[in-house]
Amino acid sequence: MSVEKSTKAARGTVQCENTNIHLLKANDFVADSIRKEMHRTKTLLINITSSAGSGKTTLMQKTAEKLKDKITMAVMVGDLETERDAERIRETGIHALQIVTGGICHLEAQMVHQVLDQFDLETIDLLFIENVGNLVCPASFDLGEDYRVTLMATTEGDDKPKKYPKMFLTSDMMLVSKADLLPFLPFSVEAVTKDAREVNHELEVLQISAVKDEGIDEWCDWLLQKIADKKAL
Ligand SMILES: Nc1nc2c(ncn2[C@@H]2O[C@H](COP(=O)(O)OP(=O)(O)O)[C@@H](O)[C@H]2O)c(=O)[nH]1
Ligand SMILES: [Mg+2]
Repeated sequence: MSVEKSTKAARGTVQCENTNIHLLKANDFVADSIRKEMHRTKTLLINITSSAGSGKTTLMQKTAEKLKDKITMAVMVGDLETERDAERIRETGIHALQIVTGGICHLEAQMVHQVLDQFDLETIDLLFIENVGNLVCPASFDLGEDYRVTLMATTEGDDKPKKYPKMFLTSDMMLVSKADLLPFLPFSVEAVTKDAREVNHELEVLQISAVKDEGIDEWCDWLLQKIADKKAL
């Protein structure tokens, strides 16, 4: 099913192409049916991606605290093992479900589809998928989301968009997270934004700090606007 081929791209560099065509076609078919279901129930579906430790779960907690009295929100969260993230999110009082992938480095549409009946979609305005933490595999799998949002933490270094272009190319928004650490790190928001926009010139960029509550109100306003747009469809 998976065919790996390598071609010489430049001196000293080997370019690998991974063509999981059948797997991705099957995934896209299921993603389309998720998208149709979300259209029917008018539920905004957001796929949150990033490296491990960039602050996805913390952002889910913070977003739940800010929005749970205004809208109905739920989260499904993928990890290789443990239910720790779902437990953290549940502490805020919202419904969260853990998908344990058992070693698979990304969520696939079929995994999301299988657990959809555990969410009362008719009543949910906003459903987040916190994807498995890495900037590689999750980029290739459409989960039927309305928007893909990628966190880029200041602790990761500002050179990632050009190293992992597919993730930034397929994202709608880049959240520069852990902005409170900027004074202590050699990280340029300007440089990371420039690189990311050279990959995807339509990418929206917002700087946030979950611990200092910076940019979180703007993030929540963006979400509320997208929820309203979806309901108006
Ligand atoms: N300084 C700082 N640390 C953060 C922020 N957001 C998350 N963290 C910390 O980063 C670590 C990883 O966060 P987590 O939400 O588990 O990341 P995930 O693996 O992407 O879900 C935890 O120790 C968090 O407390 C932030 O805005 N600023
Ligand atoms: Mg997490």
